[in-house]
Amino acid sequence: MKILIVSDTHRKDDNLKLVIEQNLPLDMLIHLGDVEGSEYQIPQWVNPECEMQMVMGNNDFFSRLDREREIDICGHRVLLTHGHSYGVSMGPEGLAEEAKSRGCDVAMFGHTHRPFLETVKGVLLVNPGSLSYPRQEGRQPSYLLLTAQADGTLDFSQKYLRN
Ligand SMILES: [Mn+2]
Repeated sequence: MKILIVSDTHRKDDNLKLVIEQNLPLDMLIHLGDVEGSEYQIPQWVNPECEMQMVMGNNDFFSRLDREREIDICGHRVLLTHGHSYGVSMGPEGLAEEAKSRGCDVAMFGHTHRPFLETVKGVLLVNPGSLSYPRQEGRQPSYLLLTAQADGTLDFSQKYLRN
């Protein structure tokens, strides 16, 4: 499966559209919050078979998206959350604990606008960064591509847009 993972686009969607175009067709698109209303448009930009997984961010005030989701990806239990409720700006430990307590071996989050890909307390924590307002050193808009195989192999690739 080819899965595009993005977050924190804040309705500034030019880079998101570009990245989608460059990676079609997708099996799944995961958006980890702060979509700000574009949740109604994004499904029109992907191939019809693409499964959409989106959760609510702290700026999605009137959103009807789920606050969090737990999904299965090739045998992995994956927590999708924006992450602000777990203090991810201060550090990843709270989110790792939460994911672990739910039996999730992977947690995907956003909110910090900084790419992150590390195993903490036995949980693989994944943050694609932001395609619209990157905050890490160098401030390159970023996203993640995940190739997931039926045998459970997860191959994450951190990507950057260069302008
Ligand atoms: Mn944000």
